[in-house]
Amino acid sequence: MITVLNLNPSVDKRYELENIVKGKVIRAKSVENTAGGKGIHVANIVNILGENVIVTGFLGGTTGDFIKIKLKEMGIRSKFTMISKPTRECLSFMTRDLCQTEILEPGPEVNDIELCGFVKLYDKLIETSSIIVASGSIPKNVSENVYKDLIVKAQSNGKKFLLDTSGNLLRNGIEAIPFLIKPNKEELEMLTGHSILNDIDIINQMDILNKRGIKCVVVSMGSEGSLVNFEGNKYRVQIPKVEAINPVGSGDSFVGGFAVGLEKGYTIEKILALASACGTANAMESETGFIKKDLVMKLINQVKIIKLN
Ligand code: TA6
Repeated sequence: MITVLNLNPSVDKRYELENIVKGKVIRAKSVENTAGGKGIHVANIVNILGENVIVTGFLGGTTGDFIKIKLKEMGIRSKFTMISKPTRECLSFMTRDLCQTEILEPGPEVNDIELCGFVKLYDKLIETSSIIVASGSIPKNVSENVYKDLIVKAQSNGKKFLLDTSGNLLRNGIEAIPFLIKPNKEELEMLTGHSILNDIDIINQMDILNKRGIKCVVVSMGSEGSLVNFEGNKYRVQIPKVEAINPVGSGDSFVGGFAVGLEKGYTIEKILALASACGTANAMESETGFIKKDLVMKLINQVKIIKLN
């Protein structure tokens, strides 16, 4: 089973607007509320691909209830630790020029008892999981070592941990040597302390992290695909040119596809093709963190995996 950690989920509110003008009253054309947070998107992709998944983290208040109901409707199994403070909301504004502006709330406070409750739940979930995925930010007062600690627990139980986060959470998390990380260029510079001028720099710096023990390092380059280092082997992944409607959530979809490929025991080439097809398929949908399985199956054959060494 794949367990997805979404410690800081959100009700994502997507507004359709004509334009954003600072200091003016703006009337929305439409608003759509969905269950969001990067982990929930990952879990949705895994579920659509038909693999066993459970999503966990913290939920509270009426926003938390909304997410629970939505997950049920989506057919995604969930087990959250309930907290007294309400789950956050994240707002995204899509204007006529197809430009998306996002406001991400910080998330609720979690008290010590609630945190202990989650750790107990996590310990149980580890037993039945083969892969654990952690995505996104964490609630306000949770330690920035949280992912590091959760990785240590997973590793000592022989489970693979895929970590998709940023900033100090990523910096601290890699000390526990997760199976996969997915930094962007700036994060890669932050992790290695070297600046990046070109793809060769990216490839060299991914190697540094790989030599520290991280099996898979993925650097996404948006519509240009990605560069990957898996167990010291380097790959350039080229994705098909498509008409992108909403690329938000493509990184989450990539991670969901990767987890499924890993769970199925695919070769790294096949895992990367599936993950990249999921990322591309997500960009072709208006809904964030959503894919159509048949489209993914078509796109897989159009992904090019080039081995670089
Ligand atoms: O920006 C896309 C998104 O996936 C939103 O759906 C929103 O929930 C947010 O990211 C959460 O990101 P964070 O890193 O704050 O956990």
